[in-house]
Amino acid sequence: MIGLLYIVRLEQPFAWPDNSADNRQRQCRSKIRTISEISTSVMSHSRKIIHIDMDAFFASVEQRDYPELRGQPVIVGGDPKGRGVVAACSYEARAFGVHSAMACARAQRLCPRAVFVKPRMEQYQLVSRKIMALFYQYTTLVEPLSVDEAFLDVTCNLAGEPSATRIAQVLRQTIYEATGLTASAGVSCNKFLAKIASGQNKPNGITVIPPDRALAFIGTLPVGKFYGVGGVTEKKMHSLGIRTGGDLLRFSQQQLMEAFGKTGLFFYDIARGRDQRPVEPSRIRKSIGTETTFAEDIVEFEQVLAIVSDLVGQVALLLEQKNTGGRTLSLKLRYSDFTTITRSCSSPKGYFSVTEMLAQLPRLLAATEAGRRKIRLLGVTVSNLFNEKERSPLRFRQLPLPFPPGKFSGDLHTSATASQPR
Ligand code: TTP
Ligand code: MG
Ligand code: MG
Repeated sequence: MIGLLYIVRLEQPFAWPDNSADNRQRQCRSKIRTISEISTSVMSHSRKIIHIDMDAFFASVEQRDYPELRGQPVIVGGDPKGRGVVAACSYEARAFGVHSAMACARAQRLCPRAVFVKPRMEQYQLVSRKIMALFYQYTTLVEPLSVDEAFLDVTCNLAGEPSATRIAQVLRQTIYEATGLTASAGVSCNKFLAKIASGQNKPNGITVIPPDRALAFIGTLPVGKFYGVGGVTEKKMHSLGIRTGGDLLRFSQQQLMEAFGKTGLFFYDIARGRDQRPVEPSRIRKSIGTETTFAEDIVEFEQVLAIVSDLVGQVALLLEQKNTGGRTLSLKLRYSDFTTITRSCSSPKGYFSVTEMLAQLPRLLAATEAGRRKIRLLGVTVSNLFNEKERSPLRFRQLPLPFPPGKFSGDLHTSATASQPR
């Protein structure tokens, strides 16, 4: 795979193909038939997308602030004697097989000399804001994905710099000078490729996948590395003989839809290097949820129900604070062996209140092994949130239900909010 990657040499920024509107339109009209035509299509639609992700973020901040931790296997997370999980670990700790989301107790067994540090979220947020601010020097098209990473669309950028690779390199250097921390970058023609690219040469590295190499890169990419492919989907793909992006090309849209639902269409496009998702500067929040890990596994169904009901109450409160609701309600369970499942239900009317969500719990829980299997984590999320325009009429429709007419007239928000029982 490495052979397919364009290893950066600053003196040779690659030439991006003609990206003019005329050229885009010309290419849009042409019908794609062969691989070489697909390749042409990928190139002609190319944007310049950078994905930047900090290296071992929380752990690196700790090593920066506490010099005695430098060069040490550092694990940021919970208590290894309790049931905490690893949030972040330094690359020194990764050499022992430690990774994020692993139980701290296990991490300690793998790396007995690891130094465990409690997270300092405020400090990480502070650094995060500083890093994000640097991105806006080049473009307003910045889409933060999490505390330590963002997409940047630099197709047209404020510096008038034609080389996305050069921008990525300067940004990595600027981040280092401003924070003392290293970042890795991926540069390509869409979000899917840029994100995968940033992980290829970590830590402190950069990987560029030019448009004319996109198909060859995806062709050899193991499907497990695809966005949206978790353990279960990967197994299913393997059972269908799909091991790499190239294998996906043999399947029609119909076949992939039948096997993977709507995501099948995404796989179909990605295998052809097509990902038109824009970099969304003000990314709209997509879900609101909460989860909890228990000090001791729970198994009693009544206990599960009580805890989930409590989580539902918390989510309803968060929805109320954000003045929204969502069309999809999801229940997440992690069993004692770390197998994690989600069960969801959807309603076009949406879920706003505790009552609406509680009504779905029996159905959702019935589709799990709650009461029969030990559980270490439970979570509730509402996603597919309503935007501002959609919200008002929906909430208005909710009003008459639990209250006598007229009681809350004139104050839509308060009355809708008050309709949520505590
Ligand atoms: P990541 O960017 O996924 O990981 P990382 O920065 O620690 O390491 P790298 O990118 O070099 O592989 O996550 C950024 C931070 O988010 C991470 O430092 C800690 C936090 N985090 C959690 O709290 N829990 C998690 O499960 C993950 C994956 C990350
Ligand atoms: Mg990171
Ligand atoms: Mg990250």
